[in-house]
Amino acid sequence: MNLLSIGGSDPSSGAGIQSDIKTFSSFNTHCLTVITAITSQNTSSFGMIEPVSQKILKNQLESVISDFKIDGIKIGMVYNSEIIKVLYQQLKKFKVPIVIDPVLKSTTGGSLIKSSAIKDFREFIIPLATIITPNKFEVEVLSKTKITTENTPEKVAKIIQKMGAKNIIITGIETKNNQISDFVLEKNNRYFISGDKISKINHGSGCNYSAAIIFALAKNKSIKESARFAKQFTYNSIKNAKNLGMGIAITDIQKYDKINLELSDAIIQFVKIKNIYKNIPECQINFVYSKQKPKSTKDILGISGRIVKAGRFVMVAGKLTYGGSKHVATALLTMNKRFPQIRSAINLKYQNTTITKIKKSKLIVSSYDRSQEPKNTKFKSSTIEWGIKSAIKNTKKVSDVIYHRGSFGKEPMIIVFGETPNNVLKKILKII
Ligand code: PXL
Repeated sequence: MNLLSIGGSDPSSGAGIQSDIKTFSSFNTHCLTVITAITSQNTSSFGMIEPVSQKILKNQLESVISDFKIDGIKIGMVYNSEIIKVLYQQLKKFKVPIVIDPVLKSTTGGSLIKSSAIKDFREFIIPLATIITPNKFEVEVLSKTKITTENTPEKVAKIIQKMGAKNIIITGIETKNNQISDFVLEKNNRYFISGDKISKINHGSGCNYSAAIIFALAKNKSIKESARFAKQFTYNSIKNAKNLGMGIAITDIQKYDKINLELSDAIIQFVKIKNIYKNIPECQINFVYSKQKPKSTKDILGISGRIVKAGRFVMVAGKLTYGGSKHVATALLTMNKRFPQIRSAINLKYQNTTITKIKKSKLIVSSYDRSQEPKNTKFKSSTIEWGIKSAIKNTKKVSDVIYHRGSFGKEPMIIVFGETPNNVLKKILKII
């Protein structure tokens, strides 16, 4: 995937183009860059700005557009009207998602746009936005409206929507109870997304948010999924921020965990399956994905809570954590010892209709009988380990599904195994 970042150079590499290169690379994505201005700044102070000429800006854009298939574009610092007009001319026909991060000021005090250019920013840049991601200050300047009890975030976001942006996310709009919330206005939907607040002044979090969200959009995630993803990504970057210079901390981008990415993608798809609530057992669901050659459940990523239902509504309670699952992770660990290619699993509610479908499908199924479980064996710490071992004892082929019918006081259960979470998902779709 190729993502294009258009913005200013920051020699401290905390924000701007340099920051986006780090973020996109962490997603194993190629970062194309078009520089609008060179800034001089460090973690304590902001120095000069020298915008590039229209000629070299246009030339940079043409050179990347003519050569690469571009999957998404992020626009950060634009600085003046000349730059704004070239961007508009070159990008207005573009059919890929565009995220606008309307940066006006740097945390260390520099002005990142000329005040004379704000009018053109409203007219030419805002209409390019699939999503625009202002903070409270930025949305107030762009809409010329202060957020108050009367002028709600929704009213103010609607002013920006009228200017032509499809979706608006006002970041860090509300803080209470140690939570910080973003307000999202879509075409026909509005909601807050909340998360834990970290009180750490930093350089880079705004850029991290907008870069993460264009990646998610380019991967075809919905606005809500993208906003959640970007919030979590930014939370981590702030949490890991480092004091590298003498001033404020610079956000840190950890190498992205592919296991985490694949499992979270699959979980998002799983909860969207129609009527999936019918397959959630009393003990709820865990969906797990293991590193290669796991030694213990600590090498297996799972949900620290569960996938739970409230009526027909299904949601993910908790975060993805290594060691987050005990039961399903132990089942996977046992399976993986015998069949090392099997690295993902999920538990589903036992239903006769599901078993009938499994038997009709070409999937390989085995089972065990919990009432046969020996008392005081070496497995006493883990019934599930005993169960999986006895189910696969005499099979040569990998089981796609293992089930048991329960016993007194024990809920029956189905576990689906696969090489990857996506592979598990495909099997689920065949049997529910
Ligand atoms: O974080 C906003 C931002 C974007 N782009 C450049 C910056 C900054 C903040 O300092 O310097 C080039």
